[in-house]
Amino acid sequence: MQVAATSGVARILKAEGIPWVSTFPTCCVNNALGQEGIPMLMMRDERYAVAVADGMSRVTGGKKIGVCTVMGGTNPAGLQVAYGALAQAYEDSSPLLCITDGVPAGAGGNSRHDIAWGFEAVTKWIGQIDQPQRVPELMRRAFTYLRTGHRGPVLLTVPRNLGEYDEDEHPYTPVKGWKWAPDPDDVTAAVKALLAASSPLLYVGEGVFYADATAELLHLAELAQVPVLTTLKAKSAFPENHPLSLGVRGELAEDWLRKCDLLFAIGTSLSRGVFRHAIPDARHKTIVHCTVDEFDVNKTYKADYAVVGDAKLALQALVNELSSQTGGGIKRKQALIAEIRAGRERFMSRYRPLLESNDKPINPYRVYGDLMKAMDPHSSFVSPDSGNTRDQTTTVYQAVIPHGFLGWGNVSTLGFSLAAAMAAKLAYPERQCVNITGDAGVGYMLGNLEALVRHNIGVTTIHINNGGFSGYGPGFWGNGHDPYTCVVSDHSISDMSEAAKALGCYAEHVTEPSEILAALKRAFDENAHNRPAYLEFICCQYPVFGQWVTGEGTAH
Ligand SMILES: Cc1ncc(C[n+]2csc(CCOP(=O)(O)OP(=O)(O)O)c2C)c(N)n1
Ligand SMILES: [Mg+2]
Repeated sequence: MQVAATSGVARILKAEGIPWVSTFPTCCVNNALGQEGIPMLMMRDERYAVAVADGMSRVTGGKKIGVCTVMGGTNPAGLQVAYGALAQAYEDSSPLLCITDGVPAGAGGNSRHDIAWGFEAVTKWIGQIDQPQRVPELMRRAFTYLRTGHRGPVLLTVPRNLGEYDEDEHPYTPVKGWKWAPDPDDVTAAVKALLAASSPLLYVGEGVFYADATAELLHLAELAQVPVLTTLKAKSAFPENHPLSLGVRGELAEDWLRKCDLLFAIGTSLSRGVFRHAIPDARHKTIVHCTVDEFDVNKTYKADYAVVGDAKLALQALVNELSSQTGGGIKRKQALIAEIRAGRERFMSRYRPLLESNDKPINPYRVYGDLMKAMDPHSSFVSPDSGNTRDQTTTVYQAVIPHGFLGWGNVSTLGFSLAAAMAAKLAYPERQCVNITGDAGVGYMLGNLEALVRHNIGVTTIHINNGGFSGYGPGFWGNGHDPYTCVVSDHSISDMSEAAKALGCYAEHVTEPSEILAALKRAFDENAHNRPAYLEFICCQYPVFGQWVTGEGTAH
């Protein structure tokens, strides 16, 4: 049967189980998507259209691929705005599919901007559909790359009026994605090294999410009795209330990074960056690097042992090998567990008073403390934004289920937390979904709150209003940028809760610490009726949080 290229794209997305497509007008496939019955989420700009799709891919570990459409072709205003969001997805290895208008045959060379050239640097692959019958072929390739190996965003271009093709002649079968297991000899050697270490550490990255391997990770950690540290992006891959958990950052993490003699990295590139630990004194440690991407091996650190393959298959092989080398695993290490517990207690004794603080303006930690009381950690989702909210929550928020928290940001673009919470609510409708942002993040989000109202998406946005861009105020880099680029209008002048209310959200502003819990509960009640909520807490600036270890002796 003959089918228009755009309808073919829509039918293939349906066959691939894509539940919705986010967009900002317009793109030549949009009408076909609607006609084929695919729900569309119309955001208020392309950055958010891409970011919601990106969020979907992240919060499901790539099980559901986020798809978005934006305007391209010879007037690629939309695609140009989408660049930043695609760049962030590429930097963070998020497998989303972005569809845009292609330049029709014969129309090239008229504009200065060349889509393929412009976006090669921020995509895993670009597929340019130049003939209608190539729709199945290029869609098949797109889903192969989205579901296989090191993940990343894919861009597909479809020119307007491309014509029709015969579906029977060019059928489509959904793509499962493929994975490969590591060399068994490498697994044996890595386990031998792990067992020979006196103070090993498991260092876990988000590859474990994309391999759907959190259960295998837990199994290995318990079998080997090794403490677990996760990267920012892997926060929640290992239950943070587990006796072997070291969290993400803070003294406990720092202490173990320094004292471990073997670092067993899995699902992380071990790259250097602003939002991650370096490995201190790496020269004198044994490094085992388990990754799906050979480009990461021997990059920042020399790998003494490498285990190259899918994290799930690797962890299963490691578990089996460890079992056989130890005759069923290692006995519970009581002393190790007591040491971690004591370290965590020391660390929390500094933060607990803040989580319960009655100070006014409110200490932001008090908001996080009450949030942890108001939510069931077994059925919730939290994502912070760029700025202090990221630094503070990744220090104290305890995530206990996979994808209960989304940490993000090799590059952390302000405002992404709203898109993440929105995607999480769509992926896990039964969960309470919350995003926590500062003053700068809110500025990016405001228009898009209307999209949540229109689509009846019940998430709560917590705004920690500390009257400025506190990361750039005094206390960070000496005097920081005080007062030139860190002060914003205070609440008496710019009342963001009134703005959110006017957009249709349930909104409150809260100045009393004693009112936080009740306000959260009211917001969650509104969310239960599919209404987004926005809570503005008038807080002090409190740039205190766990540090990243910046490594001396990083290369070896
Ligand atoms: C798109 C983008 N531009 C700039 C930055 C740099 N940046 C990081 S945090 C921040 C200010 C954050 O201030 P606020 O949201 O008030 O949070 P606070 O640290 O005060 O809690 C800026 C400008 C960024 N992360 N993303
Ligand atoms: Mg602020």
